[in-house]
Amino acid sequence: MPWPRFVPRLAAALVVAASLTSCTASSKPKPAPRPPSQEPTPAPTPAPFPALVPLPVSVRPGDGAPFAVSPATAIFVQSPDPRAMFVAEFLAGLLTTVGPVGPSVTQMGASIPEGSVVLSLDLDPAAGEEAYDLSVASTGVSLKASSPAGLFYGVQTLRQILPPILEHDAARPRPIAIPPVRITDRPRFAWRGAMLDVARHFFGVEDVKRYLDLLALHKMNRLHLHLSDDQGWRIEIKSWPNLTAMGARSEVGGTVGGFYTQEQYKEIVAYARERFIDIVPEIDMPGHTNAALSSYPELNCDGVAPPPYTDIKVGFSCLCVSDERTYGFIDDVVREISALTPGPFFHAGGDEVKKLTDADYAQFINRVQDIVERHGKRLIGWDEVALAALHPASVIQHWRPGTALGAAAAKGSKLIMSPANRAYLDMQYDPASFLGLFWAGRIEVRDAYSWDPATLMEGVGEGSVLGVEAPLWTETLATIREVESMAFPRLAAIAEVAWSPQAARGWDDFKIRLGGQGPRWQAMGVNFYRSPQVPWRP
Ligand code: TNX
Repeated sequence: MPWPRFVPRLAAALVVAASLTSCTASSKPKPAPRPPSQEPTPAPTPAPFPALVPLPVSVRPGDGAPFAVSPATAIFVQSPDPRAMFVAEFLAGLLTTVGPVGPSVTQMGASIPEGSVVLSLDLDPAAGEEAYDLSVASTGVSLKASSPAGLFYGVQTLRQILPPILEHDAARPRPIAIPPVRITDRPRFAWRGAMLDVARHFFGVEDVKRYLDLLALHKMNRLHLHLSDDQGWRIEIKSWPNLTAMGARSEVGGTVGGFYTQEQYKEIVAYARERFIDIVPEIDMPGHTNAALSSYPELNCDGVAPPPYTDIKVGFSCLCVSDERTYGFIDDVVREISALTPGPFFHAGGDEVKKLTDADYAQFINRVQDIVERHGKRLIGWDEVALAALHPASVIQHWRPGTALGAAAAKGSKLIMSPANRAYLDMQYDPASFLGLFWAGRIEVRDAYSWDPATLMEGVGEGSVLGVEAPLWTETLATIREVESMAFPRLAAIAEVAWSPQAARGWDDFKIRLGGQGPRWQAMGVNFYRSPQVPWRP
């Protein structure tokens, strides 16, 4: 079943008024109507204040009665914006288990009864586009933001306050009590990303959607797709059909690869956008290109196409940078992908090129930067691209521990921080891990959490950091279950590094809140690593 469960609007409209159910000793609840076949469910006992990850800027638990959600609860969206309406329906989808039908959703309600959930765009824009203000009292829930994105993040917070069992597809109707609280929140960094390598092993549309769902829960807003590498080309390019007819067949280990048609890529982009996530496409060049080189002989300087490659060594392949046809190829690829991608970035890789002099490499990146800009996008490249004459709009993605990029920052470049020894989700947890690599070390959850992107590198302060991204390379990972076991819980740690104020966060508090995510992830069927560092709540 797709998740979350959206309330069909028609069903929502059929909601009949039912008496409010409450779960506190202070009120006298009338039992909620239940279908006769339904076993009685125990009233929820409000636990200690729920664990939130990432940590919001301010959380003030209230001392009044909780807010009782019932089938009669109405959600109002006081904005004509369709994306705000979408957020309300997302919330209603989470609450369907409140009764035989879930809460109704009304846009621009004329009169709002007490006991409603109200979403509005009334927050002062000075708070930031992704900020929100959530207030839960026994008399109602108010969620304010200055844009639909802020509403979406407020709903993700509310979601973490709701009972985890709601995430289970087979959850039965039950009353829900939301403890009173006032939360104000906004992200530290604009770029809160994850990267999925769909080239070493291919992951289909449903797998990517699943990953997007898990990113959304943690308020992440970028999914960078590594769409090409030596072992496979993963996106249809209509003007160069052999890229997929030939270059998509392989993957690491010799199993059958795959690719996204342009329609499927659009579907991923749209699904991500609904969750306020931008897809960042990467076509790695001039290295990591064996799949393209083996599909088109003319991209090779000697005119000979190499065989497909299914091992995991790096650095041996390179486009023929001295041949004009290479730039025609790049222009076509960037044009077709840019036309399908609403976000402002195009990632051109640029890493681990062992076949070119620094001067030839820099000249190549300069030309690619021009091509990318001609197609209306801003260039992102792995940290090697600092060798080129980067424009201020271009972004450097830091990955090699110890690399110095202070000079690039001084010239105005912005950076995405993905230090391999902290943020690489494909690194093993410890020597007992059997999946993953360890060239950058072994990364337990505490290592993934305990660093500050703004003090990691000399000369690269808060103002130069666009944000944080956690790459997941898939040389050793063939299924989404394996991907999940490497990503979780570390992705939640990186989400907090990217979202929460540095001064407010610390490992001892985080590990408790992280442990509190266990029941929710379990209800969602997330295959997470039970790190011994974390006190997992059963
Ligand atoms: C380095 S990170 C790479 C990838 C590998 C990864 C494995 C980067 C820009 N290049 O090609 O998949 O290490 O951890």
